[in-house]
Amino acid sequence: MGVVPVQDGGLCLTEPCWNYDECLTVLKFGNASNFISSNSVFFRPIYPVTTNACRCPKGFTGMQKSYECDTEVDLCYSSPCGHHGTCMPREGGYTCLCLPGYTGVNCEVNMLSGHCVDGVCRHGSHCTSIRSATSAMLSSMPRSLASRLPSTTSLETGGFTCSNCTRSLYHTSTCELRARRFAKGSFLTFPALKQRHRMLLKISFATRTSDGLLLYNGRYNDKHDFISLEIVDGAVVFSFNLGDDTTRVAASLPHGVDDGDWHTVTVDYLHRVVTVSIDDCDTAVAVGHGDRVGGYYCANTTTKQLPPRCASHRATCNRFLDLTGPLQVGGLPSLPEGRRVQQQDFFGCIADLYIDHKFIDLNSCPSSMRLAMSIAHSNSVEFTL
Ligand SMILES: [Ca+2]
Repeated sequence: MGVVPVQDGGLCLTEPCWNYDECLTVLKFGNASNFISSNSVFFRPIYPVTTNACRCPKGFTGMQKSYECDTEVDLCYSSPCGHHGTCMPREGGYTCLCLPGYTGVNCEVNMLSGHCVDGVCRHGSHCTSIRSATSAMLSSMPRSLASRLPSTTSLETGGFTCSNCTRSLYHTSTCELRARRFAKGSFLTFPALKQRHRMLLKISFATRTSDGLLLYNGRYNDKHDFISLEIVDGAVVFSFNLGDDTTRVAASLPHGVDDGDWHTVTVDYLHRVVTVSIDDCDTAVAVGHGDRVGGYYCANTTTKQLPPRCASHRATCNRFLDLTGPLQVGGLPSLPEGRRVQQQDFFGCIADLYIDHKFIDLNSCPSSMRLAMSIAHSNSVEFTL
């Protein structure tokens, strides 16, 4: 078990900075008193003051004046993913969607013809060059059988694989874990989401329970910003709070999402507009004409409206997500304070979590509590990935 770094928002929770400026809690020293000195000691007390500072974060700039921080930069512009991946911009960065056989942040690791790279194989799996693996296989074969194999079997071109990775159905090619089973009291904890104005969440799940908590990020109280994705009465409900009241949006299937089959929910959040869709829903039809085509509610959208005074960018308003707690997947710990969500647990399996197109390794969580360690398989529900 590791430690989840969680930043306390402190003074920054009121969004004191303009535009896209990032608020930082800083410690300053002021009002120093006079020196106290003697023949052997020279001492001056200082008084620390906690305050905040504004900084234009990576991925943003000022279009007219550098200090305005009013423009988001497309960090895919320089094609950082090269020829082996597709670049998807995200807040403050980008995500590379790699072609099969390629991995790495910029798809720079070639598993088909490259060499082993430190750290590329995860969770105790071993990076093994295909050539040496093939040589070992050949040496263990009877010579008469090995001699009948085509000469290309030696694979002189290279390449590697992650060996010693069991349960490969639920692992990626680099042995990252795709799926987990959750029960009452189990959850995964990840560092807080840093996204403030845009994020794309994608998560698959299978359950036969009509209520559950898929994920939550925010403090464990009833005051501050949070997001949550719940299953409520067989429907999917996404909630978010920018610092005052909570906005909710729900999407559903005719027979509920609690039918034991795998379903995939996509949450697209951009500047207080959120769209939730389930599986391969035609979002435009569901959002615009759902009630006229026989109750087609597999997608829905809503907008958090700001008060008119917020039209001035100098007005202090709650415009952004400031998620200061940890990201919880599959449940919340039992806490005495009030909760913002109806559900606290999830019963079933969660798989293939993506945040801004980036795959989240469900084995990489620094902290997990009473987690059902079994992989996505249950006697009560038949799962197929
Ligand atoms: Ca906020």
